Parts: sequence; structure tokens; C-alpha cells
Amino acid sequence: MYKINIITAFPEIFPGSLDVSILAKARKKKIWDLNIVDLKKYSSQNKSMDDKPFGGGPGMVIRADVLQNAYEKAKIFFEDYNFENVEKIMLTPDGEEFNHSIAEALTKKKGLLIICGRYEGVDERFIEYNNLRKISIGKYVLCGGESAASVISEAVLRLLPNVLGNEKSKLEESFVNGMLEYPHYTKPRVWNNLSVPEVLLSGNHKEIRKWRSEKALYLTKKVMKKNKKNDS
Ligand code: 6GU
Repeated sequence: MYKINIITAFPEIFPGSLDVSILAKARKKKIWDLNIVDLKKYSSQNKSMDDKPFGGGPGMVIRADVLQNAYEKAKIFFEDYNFENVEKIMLTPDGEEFNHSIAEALTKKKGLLIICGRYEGVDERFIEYNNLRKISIGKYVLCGGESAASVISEAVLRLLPNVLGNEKSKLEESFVNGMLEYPHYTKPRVWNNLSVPEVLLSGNHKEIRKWRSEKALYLTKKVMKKNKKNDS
């Protein structure tokens, strides 16, 4: 069973998208399981969760000792696993950028221990002490890592064996082979004066494959161009 454990100051955000549709079914089938550790429980009156940054500056920093107490508790969820085989992830905008190939690599692990950052950040010593892998989900800043934890978990879980109804769909979808997917159509054949491309109704599978790969290439180039423009 693939295990995901998430340390967060906002446990009410979960399971959210992770417990609907195919992921809910897969969890019932014991393909994977989720645990949430509430970071707030590891602070106390004389030791609040966060404090002012040394050296000054805006915002608050989550304390390493509070995080470590939560982390030690979170380890127990993996006690019947070799902890070496669990990826330990710190979610932060200054991490390496998450993508499809990282998602695929994470399916080879036994599970994920994910720590969600909040406020201005977390004490760097916590990350260093536990040798955490810093991951970001893109070039923008969120209020915290919780949405990123959902994104990463969802991307990884759907790639696990027997999660998707059709295992083949994993091989054809976007980002596999560095390409985006071709466009899809279904009934009705004409909708608001827009027809389904004729070739898809032809029954000529060779022509359909050709049309789809040409469309995929065209769309991939078009989006790459837009992304390049947005980055500059
Ligand atoms: Cl992982 N966290 C936050 N706070 N912002 C982000 C992010 C993570 N990835 C992109 N932006």
C-alpha cells in the first residue's frame, strides 16, 4: 500500500480532492492510504508554532523544534516500512519544479511524507537536519504548501497500478514523450454549428492516428511558444 502522510497547520484542507472519484475508490481498495498530522498540536502556549525571523524582515517563520515533533509523530505512520523508501518532501516555492517525470519517479517509492510550509517559511535547519527534498509546483507563490501537496499526491496516485480504469490512458496522455495530447470529441456530431472533424468519423484508423499525431504536435508547439513568451 502506498502511504501519504501530510504535515500541515490546516488539516481541514484534506482529504479534499484526494478522496473523490478514482482516488476514493483506490483508497477503499487499499491501494493507498492518507494520514494528516496537525502541526498546531505540536506547539504550546510557551512555544508557539512560529516566531520572528532572526536578522529581521517581514512575516513569521515556523519553528524547527515544533516541526521536528510533528515529523517524529509522522514517522510512526511508516513504522512497518523502510523509511529510506519514503520520499520526504518540503513544499516551498524555492524548490525544484514538479513535473510528470518526478511524479513517475515518486510512484517507485513506498510513500510520501510531505511537509506544507506556511507564512514566510520554515526554519532552514529543519530541512537540512532531515535532508528533505524541496519541491515547488510552479513559478508563482501560494499562501502555503497545502494545494501543492494535493497536486503532487494526485499526480502520483493516478499513476499507481490499478488506479486508473484504463491503464493504457496513462501511456497516451499529455507530458508522456514530452508531447501534449490530441483533442477529443464525442456525441453529438454537430453542436452549436460545430462539427466533429470528419476524419474521426471515417473509421480509417491509420488516418485517425496520423491526424491525432499531427494535431498533438501542432498543439504542443503552440503551447510551447506561449509558455516561452510568458516566461520572458
Ligand atoms: Cl510548494 N508552496 C508555496 N507556498 N508556493 C508555491 C509552491 C509551494 N509551489 C509553487 N508556489
